[in-house]
Amino acid sequence: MNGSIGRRGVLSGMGLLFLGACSKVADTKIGGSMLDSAEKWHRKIHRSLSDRMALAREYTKADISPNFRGNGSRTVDTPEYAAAIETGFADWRLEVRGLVDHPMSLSLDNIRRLPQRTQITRHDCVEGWSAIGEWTGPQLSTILEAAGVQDSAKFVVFRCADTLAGSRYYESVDMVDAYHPQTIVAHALNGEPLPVKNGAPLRMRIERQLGYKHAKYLTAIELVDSLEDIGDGEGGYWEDRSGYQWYAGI
Ligand SMILES: Nc1nc2c(c(=O)[nH]1)N[C@H]1C(S)=C(S)[C@@H](COP(=O)(O)O)O[C@H]1N2
Ligand SMILES: [Mo]
Repeated sequence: MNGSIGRRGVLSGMGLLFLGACSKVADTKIGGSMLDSAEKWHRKIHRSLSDRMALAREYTKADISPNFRGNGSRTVDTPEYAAAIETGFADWRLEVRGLVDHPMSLSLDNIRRLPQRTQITRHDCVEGWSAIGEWTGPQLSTILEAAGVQDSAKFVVFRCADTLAGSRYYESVDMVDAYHPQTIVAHALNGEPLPVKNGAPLRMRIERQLGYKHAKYLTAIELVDSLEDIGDGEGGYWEDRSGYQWYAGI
């Protein structure tokens, strides 16, 4: 928390210095045109960042699909997971690790006690189907702020409990999607604990991205500076296998 406020302070200080320097160069003719193009460049960056931060459409309860299908893994095929279902996932842990100041191991209770966001959104799968559901959980940003993300972190990797055709499922996003307000760690669908087929007990919702980015059966959140050493290096299970785009923004 303190770290990020401190950083913001440093950044706005740098902004002031930059402005000061600019008004000096703007006094010269060549400086004036430099300032123009710097300003255009800044506006363009700002516009693309605000595009990426824009919210995905949210729907009403009347729009909710009666049956949200399960796709890809529809369960985790291990005795441990079968036992976890029996206890209502009482011992499930979400690890937060990698480039963070405070690694954490969160229980479902810890996660349910954080400030919550509920959103009714449309899930789009590249296989050509969509479904609308109401998802509830803390924003990923809340968890990241508690963990204290280090400056060198560039990506968030999502680790999953399930194995699909012999390999663990995983996914990753950049820090823009990680801090997007509709990126949540969901523990409920339509007001009920997540069904097994939809990723119980925890799954990502990353509403500005296609379906395969929304990691189910979530066990860990890992902050890294590169995706090179994760899986085959393409940033996700399907990206490594089928050439799906890593950036699947919608
Ligand atoms: N762990 C894990 N997450 C996953 C998958 C998977 O097989 N395993 N499939 C992905 C795909 S392709 C889609 S479309 C959605 C499906 O979510 P659903 O089962 O809730 O419909 O989960 C995504 N997340
Ligand atoms: Mo999908």
